Amino acid sequence: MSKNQELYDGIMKGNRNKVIEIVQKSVTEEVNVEEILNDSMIPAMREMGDRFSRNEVYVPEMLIAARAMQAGLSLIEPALTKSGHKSLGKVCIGTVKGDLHDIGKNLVAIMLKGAGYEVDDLGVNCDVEKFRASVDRGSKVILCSALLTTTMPYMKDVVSSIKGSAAKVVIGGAPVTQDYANQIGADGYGSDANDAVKMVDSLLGVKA
Ligand code: B12
Repeated sequence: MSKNQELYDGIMKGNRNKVIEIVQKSVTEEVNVEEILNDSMIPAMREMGDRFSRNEVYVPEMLIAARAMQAGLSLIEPALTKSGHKSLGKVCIGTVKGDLHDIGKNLVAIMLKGAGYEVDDLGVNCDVEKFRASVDRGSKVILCSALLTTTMPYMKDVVSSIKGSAAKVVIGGAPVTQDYANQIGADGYGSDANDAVKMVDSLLGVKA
């Protein structure tokens, strides 16, 4: 499937109603929602970031684009998670302290639920205590998201605080790399939501 230009533009312009209309239609017509997500919605958010870097758009425009994206995501969530009946285990996910970006984190959570995991979603701005409390509630894997180079180093604090417990830490987010994961001693890294699921499967010994 190729890019749905109307949907792409809807997100870029932050036209929430348009996004809802197009996504709802796709869901009703049982169009492959993963394709509209990967071919139109995510590229629109990426382009917003590039324009922000070039000072062509500012925070308010990013914010309304993000709201339109979230509205679309919440409509496709049921279709993305439809296959998940079995519980493969409990994991938690949160965006690290100081960081309020949650679109990627929400997407990873949706895909994990779809794969059959019970997901303890800790939200944004999560400190070490929040992650630890979830491990105490039974989470076997901690997934940390960071979108800012200034908040990414906090992942090291999470890794250090979890060492010694049985839980594993997987990190991700736009500035995060495999090299960085190795450097801070994280158990895994994922470049996108599908990668996150594969990483959790492998850490928990689940065969996909
Ligand atoms: C939308 C957005 C915002 C929105 C966030 C709304 C929301 N509810 O999330 C708002 C407007 C609030 C915002 C604010 C800011 N933002 Co901003 N934002 C973005 C933008 C445009 C898109 C992010 C996004 O949603 N992408 C789409 C999702 C689907 O992709 P993703 O997050 O990367 O997630 C995928 C993978 O990374 C991965 N993943 C994500 N998390 C995890 C976790 C695990 C465990 C795994 C395995 C994988 C994984 O899977 C996801 C799905 O494939 C990016 C640009 C960009 N290219 O990233 C800038 C960007 C991240 N923002 C930036 C900045 C500078 C800011 C502000 C500081 C701006 C300001 N001056 O106030 C503030 C910071 C606020 C804060 N304290 O957090 C910079 C960061 C620069 C840097 N190197 O640190 C970026 C890169 C823009 C730029 N080009 O300069 N932002």
